[in-house]
Amino acid sequence: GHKSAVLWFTGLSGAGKSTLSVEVEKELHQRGIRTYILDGDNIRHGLNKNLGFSAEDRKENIRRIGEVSKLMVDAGIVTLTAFISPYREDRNMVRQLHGEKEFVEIYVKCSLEECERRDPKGLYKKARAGEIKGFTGIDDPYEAPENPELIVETDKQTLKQSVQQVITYLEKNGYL
Ligand code: GGZ
Repeated sequence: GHKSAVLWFTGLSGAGKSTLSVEVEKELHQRGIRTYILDGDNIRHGLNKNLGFSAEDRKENIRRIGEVSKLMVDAGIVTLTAFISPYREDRNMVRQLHGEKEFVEIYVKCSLEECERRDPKGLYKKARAGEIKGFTGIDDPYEAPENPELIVETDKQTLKQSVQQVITYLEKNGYL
């Protein structure tokens, strides 16, 4: 058996949150575990399509995702979330919402320099050019977690190593 929880990936745009969540999900599926990934595609285009990127809207974005993830964890589904979630206070609010050991904060750490080099959607370039205002890491803050359950350094290790790091954490801490 396994213990359901939310694996809350946080980090800059381009750090690898979505990629990592998809690969971790594959590993969980191989173990016969039911999962669901909440990300921009299914949340910001649906439930949260009335929200933008002001501090207030990001807070509400994270609050709703926290509530949805709580419902999913209650339903026994291992839930993976891939949002920048830049504010420590907002992440801690979600942590409080969840039961003890139900919230696993995973800091997907990657230097801004490397995220900008990757720039998969060309958004950093636009932010540098002033075409996007309030872009996280450029002219909007990212508050790194102070006490995350796990730190995964995607600019220092391979994707495979990062996935293994998450799986090992889950095994050692009674989730798998
Ligand atoms: C940051 C932005 C912004 C601004 C649009 N700042 O690389 P992406 O494209 O797919 O990831 C980013 C995504 C961030 O949405 P989140 O819901 O994760 O943000 S938060 O947790 O802060 O609410 C990026 C795109 O949306 N994007 N404008 N100004 N990222």
